Amino acid sequence: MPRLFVAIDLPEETKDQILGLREDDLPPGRWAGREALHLTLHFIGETPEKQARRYMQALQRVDLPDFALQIGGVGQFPVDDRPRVIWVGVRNTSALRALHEAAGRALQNQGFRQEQRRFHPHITLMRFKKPLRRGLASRWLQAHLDFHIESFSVREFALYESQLRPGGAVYTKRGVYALATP
Ligand code: 2AM
Repeated sequence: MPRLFVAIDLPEETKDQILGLREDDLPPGRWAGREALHLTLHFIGETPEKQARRYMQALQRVDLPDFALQIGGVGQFPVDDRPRVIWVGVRNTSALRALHEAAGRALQNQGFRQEQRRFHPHITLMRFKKPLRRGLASRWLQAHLDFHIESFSVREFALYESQLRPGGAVYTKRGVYALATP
C-alpha cells in the first residue's frame, strides 16, 4: 500500500540555499538530502491503491491561484522539549492556509480524516533517532534564527509517495497539480 502525503516541492535554488545550512556544528543526525526537501501540507499515510486514485482525482479539482512562499527562521520539534527534528520555517500566510485547507477539503470529500493538530508549515532539515539532550542544538538554532530566502512563487503542489528504506525515505511524485495564475 502506498504511503502518501501532499506537499509543495521547492525550486532548486531554494534547496541550494537550505542545503547551505548543513554544518558539522550539530550533533550527528540524519540531514535531509536535496530530494527530501519539501513542505508537507497533509500527511495521508498508508492508502489502498484504489483510494489513492480517488485522492489524485480530487486534488485535480483544487482551483487556486499561485502565491508567494516565504521561507525563513529555523526551529525544532517538539517546540518545548528535547528536539527530534530541526526545521526551516515557512510563513503561514493566508494563501498558504487557503491551499492547505482546499487540499484538505478535497481529500476529506474522499474519506480522509484530517489531523486535528494546528498546521505548522516547515521544511524538515534534520532528524535525530533519539531526542537530543537539552541545549545541544540551541547554539545552532540561535545562530540561524535570521536565516531567510527570497520568496518564490508556488505554481504547483504534488501528491507524494514515501517509501521507507534503511538509508532514509525515498519520495516519488504520484501526481502534480497546477495552481492557476489569475
Ligand atoms: P516531517 O518532515 O515534519 O517529519 C513524509 O513523511 C512527510 O509527511 C514528512 O514531511 C513529514 O513531516 C510529514 N508527516 C506529517 N505527519 C506525519 C506522520 N504522522 N508520520 C510521518 N510523516 C508525517
